[in-house]
Amino acid sequence: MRARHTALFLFISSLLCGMPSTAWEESLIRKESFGKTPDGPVDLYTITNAKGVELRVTNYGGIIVSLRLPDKNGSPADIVLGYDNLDGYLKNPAYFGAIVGRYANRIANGKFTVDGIEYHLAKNNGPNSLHGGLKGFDKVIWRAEPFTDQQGSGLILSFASKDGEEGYPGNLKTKVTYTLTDQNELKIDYEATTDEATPLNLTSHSYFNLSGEGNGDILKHELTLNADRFTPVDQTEIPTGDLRSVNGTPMDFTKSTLVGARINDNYEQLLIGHGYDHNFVLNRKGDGLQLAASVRDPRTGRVLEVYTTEPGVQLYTGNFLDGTITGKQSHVYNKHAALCLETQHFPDSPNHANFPSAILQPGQRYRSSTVYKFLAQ
Ligand code: FUC
Repeated sequence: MRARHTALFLFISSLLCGMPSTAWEESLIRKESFGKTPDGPVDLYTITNAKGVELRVTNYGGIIVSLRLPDKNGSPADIVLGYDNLDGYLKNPAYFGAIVGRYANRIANGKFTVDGIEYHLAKNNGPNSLHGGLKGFDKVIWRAEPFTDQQGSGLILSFASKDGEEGYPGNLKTKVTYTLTDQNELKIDYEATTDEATPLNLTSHSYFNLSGEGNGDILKHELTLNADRFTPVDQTEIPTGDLRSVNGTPMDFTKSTLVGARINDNYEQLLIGHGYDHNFVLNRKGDGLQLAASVRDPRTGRVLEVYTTEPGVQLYTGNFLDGTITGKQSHVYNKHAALCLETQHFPDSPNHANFPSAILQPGQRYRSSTVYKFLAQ
């Protein structure tokens, strides 16, 4: 079966991309049209690894469209929420699967100051700016380049954001590399350079349901977060600036706990977020990739481990999904139909001097990596 597929993909790939067939031998990358956006046509890339894991990515918003993985019995399911076709993604109010930038999460009152100059962003989330503004990195067409190397196969996505775009300063060159390895890891490497100081916070907004998208909620998923503290928020979900201990609160996931065990507790932070919608301060030692989170679905045995170089992770339990979105295969996505683990700098960092700086300076190179590792036990 695999051999037949390989031959077919090789043939299509060499026709489409003019690449020597040997380079594609192990990679199994297929490119097809995904349709037309107001800004031009976009493609869908299907990447398969040696274990049969299949990742589909479009260069519209760099969106992860699907991720098919085996369960403990070897039976595959798509474990990310999304849509069957491009039309759904052209609206995508929930940011399913997208690359988020320039600034993931919120900036208070859409306002920040860099080098003494005050900048103003669109307020697209109550009084605040959310996820890069009206047309963030989730809604632009990225240049895409498939590749295969020793680590696996993937896609290099590039986007040049112009000075003043969505109110942000500086011409910013961004590169996001997706790699699917044969160890069932999805590695996301972010890089950027700028010609003026700018806030920058890039993340990936996949909604995971390890039982399979559309297959119930995530309240019985078991979650561990490598975080002794979190950043509490005000009524508009802007951090107060505190780094609060999770100890003795429903925010404590330092030991594996069901997501739903305390989600409806009468705890102010959960009431504000309508569930978990909080940045956790990761316990880190030095640089490099370190474990941020681990999620296990006892039903299917699927496990997701998240490793990152970032200081924080946003746990968002799909609180705003309210049954008004119909996704893949006519599945209606209700509250808590999935969870997001968005690796990031802390929300609203440009307005909090005590948070790790999220300002990229000219001459510096922004580098950030996150690995989503999948197991079935
Ligand atoms: C997360 C949350 C937000 C928002 C968005 C779609 O990043 O912090 O509240 O709902 O996703």
